[in-house]
Formats: sequence, structure tokens, C-alpha cells
Amino acid sequence: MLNIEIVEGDITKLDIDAIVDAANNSLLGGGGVDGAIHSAAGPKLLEECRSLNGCKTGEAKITKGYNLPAEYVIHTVGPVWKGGNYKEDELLAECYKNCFKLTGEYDIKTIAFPAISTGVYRFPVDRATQIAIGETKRYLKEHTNLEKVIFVCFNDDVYRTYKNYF
Ligand code: AR6
Repeated sequence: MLNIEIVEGDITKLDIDAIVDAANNSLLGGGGVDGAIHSAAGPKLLEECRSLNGCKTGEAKITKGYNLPAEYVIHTVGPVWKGGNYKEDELLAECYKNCFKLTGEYDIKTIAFPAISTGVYRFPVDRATQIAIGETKRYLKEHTNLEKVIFVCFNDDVYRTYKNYF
């Protein structure tokens, strides 16, 4: 599909409307992509996050990007993988749906996603990739606000998997 791109690299460097943070329920920062986003955005991001009162798994909340090139950060909380019988698939799909919903509300035209839940939260990369691409194609079929969706892969394994399923 024309408006989906798969790239290798660091999501914090992208000069686009919104980047997605794979956060935790506190929204107060952590490791992985969350840590990288908070370091690059600076302390004002944490300050705004403190005012949000956390975020439930599968939901999404938006803040400004502060020192990031991106205008907005959409914080979503993916499920921790527990073997597949704890609604992990549905919750991960909800993350993508809720991020897309915010793009409509904030007139966001370009957005980049990391591979939500596939790091510290150990969601199998294959399965997570199918959900990410499936939800994206579904949204793009039904809505016209997005000009570009970028999947940012931080390692070769994730990059190959996205290329394979696309
Ligand atoms: N740009 C793009 N992708 C990245 C970057 C980056 N700069 N850094 C890491 N990744 P993870 P999760 C990839 O662990 O599994 C945090 O501590 C990484 O290689 O960041 O959803 C939060 O606070 C992997 O493919 O997120 C939560 O506690 C993907 O991003 C917890 O981790 C997701 O890995 C969330 O775990």
C-alpha cells in the first residue's frame, strides 16, 4: 500500500506529525523506546505525562513532542505477553486502533510506530507484526486523514518480519 513505509532506525529522529511511544501504565517513562523518547523530548514531556494519571493497557493518550522533531507523542500501553490467553492480541489491536483514533482528532497526517510490546513486554514479533499491519490497513481503508504511516524497526529481526508480512 502506498502510504505505509517500513524503515530501520530510531523513532526519536523523525520529523513528522506524531510518533508513538510504547509506554507503561504509569506513563512516567521507562526503558526501550519509551526511555529514548523521554530523553530526546526533555523533562517537559514527563511533566505533561504526570498530569495524565496513567493509561490503561490498550488505550492511548497524546502529548506535545517538546524537544523532539515530532509535534506530538501518542503514548500507548501494549500488553505484556503471557502466553496468548490473556487477550494479548485484542489489547495490542486496541493500541493501534486508539492511536489511529487520536490521529483523526488531532489532524495528524503522518505517524510513526515502534513495534509495540515486542521488546520488554515479549510479545512474539511475528504475531505483533500481523496485528500492526492488519490494523493499519483497516484504518487506511476506512479513513483519509493519514498520508503516511511509518513502522520504525530498531533491529534486523523486526525489520525482516515487517518486510515479510507487508
Ligand atoms: N526507535 C524505534 N524503536 C525502538 C527504539 C527507538 N529508539 N528503542 C527501542 N525500540 P520496548 P515494549 C524498539 O521494550 O515491549 C519500557 O520500559 C525495540 O527494539 O521499548 O512495549 C516501557 O516503559 C522493540 O522492537 O517496548 C514499558 O515498561 C520495540 O521498540 C515497556 O518497556 C518495543 O520495545 C514496554 O515494553
